[in-house]
Amino acid sequence: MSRLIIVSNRVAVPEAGSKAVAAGGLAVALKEAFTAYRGLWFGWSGKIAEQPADTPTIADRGRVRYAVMDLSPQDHREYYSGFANRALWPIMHYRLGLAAYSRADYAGYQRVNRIFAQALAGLIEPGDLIWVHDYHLIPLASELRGLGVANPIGYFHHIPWPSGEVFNTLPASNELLRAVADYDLIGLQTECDVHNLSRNLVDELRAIPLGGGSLMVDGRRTRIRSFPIGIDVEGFRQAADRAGMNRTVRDTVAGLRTRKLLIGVDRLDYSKGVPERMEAVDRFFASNPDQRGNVVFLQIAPKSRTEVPEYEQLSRDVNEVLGNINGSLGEPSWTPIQYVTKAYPRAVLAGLYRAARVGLVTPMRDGMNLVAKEYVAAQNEEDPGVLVLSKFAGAARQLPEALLVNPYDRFEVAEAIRAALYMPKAERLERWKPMVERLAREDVDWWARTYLTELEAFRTIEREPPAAAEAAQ
Ligand code: ADQ
Repeated sequence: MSRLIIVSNRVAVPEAGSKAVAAGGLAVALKEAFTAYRGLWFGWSGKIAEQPADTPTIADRGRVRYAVMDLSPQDHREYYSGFANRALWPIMHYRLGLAAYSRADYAGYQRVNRIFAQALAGLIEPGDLIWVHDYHLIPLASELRGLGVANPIGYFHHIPWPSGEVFNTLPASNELLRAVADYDLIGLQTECDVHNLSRNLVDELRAIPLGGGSLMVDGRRTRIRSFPIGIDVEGFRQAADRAGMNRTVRDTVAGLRTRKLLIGVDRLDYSKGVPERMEAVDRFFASNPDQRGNVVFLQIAPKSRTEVPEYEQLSRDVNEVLGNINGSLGEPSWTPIQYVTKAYPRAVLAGLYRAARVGLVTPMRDGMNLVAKEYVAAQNEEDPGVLVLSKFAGAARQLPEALLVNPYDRFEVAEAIRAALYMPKAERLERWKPMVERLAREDVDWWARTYLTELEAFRTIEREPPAAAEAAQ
């Protein structure tokens, strides 16, 4: 059995004695892949150490070996909080005004990718497939190739890839384009992302399109394809079926009495459009005064990246908007917007999704957005709720039967909330069925399988060792 090496920024090592991969995020997504391969999972431990070791800490859990590295305070500041989250993240999400580029941060980003490549190279065996995840690690393939690694190396980009007009504002843009083209297979969420990156490689690096998503860039071949990430549809449905037994879900539903529930679930991130969504709900109550007291909006948004100043500002903005709306509209017997910042287990989220007549998923821009899919999967098949979905979420491509909205237009979102609340059951069923069927076909296992099957095809490619390539020049 050959081995799959996953590389991701943050790696959660499960407790000792546990055979399961850690719950949540990529771990769930890759559960199935790790039954077909032996696994090695490499990345940052999530810990900061004054003097981090230059070799990884190894832990074996069932079929998966974990190899994790600590970061120094400077590496964490420059690589993670700095370049990845203050330059790449806003630019990839089309938020040029929020981007903060610094040369020191970029140097830190490159340094950590080099340190990771050096630590990882020693663990790679000849038959291994290497699958790197997300924007923190774009230069990793170039670093590994420089160390003579000839295995197939794939990359999956979880967030949007913007058009060249936006991406090229980043001072390091062409270097990053060269680096990403060093991967054999570049997986993106949507066809639009594929178009943006391919076009930019042609315009900036004179890449030559070879058909079927392949391009020749600086004499190397790369392939760019969309692989929309899916969810565990069956798992969410079953969790929602059982959620009636959960105390938090039961109490929430009892507290609603006859009120209808609107729900939003997001990491607190400016890409998710949380304050804009609250303003749209305010707009809805302004134009539908008869609904005051009859509808409640529950926003669940755990804080994230609190060390990044833009996220602290967002948290203050949300509190201000929330306070204004609840203060001006609320009654002693009715709070229009309930806001909680806790993370909840899947059992609770699934039950709350099912209890909500409307799922409000209105990011300003999102690679995919799994919450939209989870909301659909968790619905009661006899009486499903309605998804209001931003047309700027990657998920909108697979969920055209949702009420698609422009999140920048709060009147449009308010109108969609009204349409969703008044939508007859027959229409709700008619919209929901094709969505859930598509999500079940293109679930998370399908996503990992499709990607890995394509990456396998790169095994047959002969590569010149880097030293020989240099000598030939
Ligand atoms: P995220 O930006 O984190 O992911 P999203 O796709 O919505 O966004 O995934 C969030 C996940 O966190 C969901 O599974 C959700 O259930 C969970 N979650 C959110 N709030 C929670 C809470 N309060 N408690 C517990 N769990 C909570 C990035 C990209 C996305 C892309 C994914 C996957 O930004 O565009 O869809 O990766 O590729």
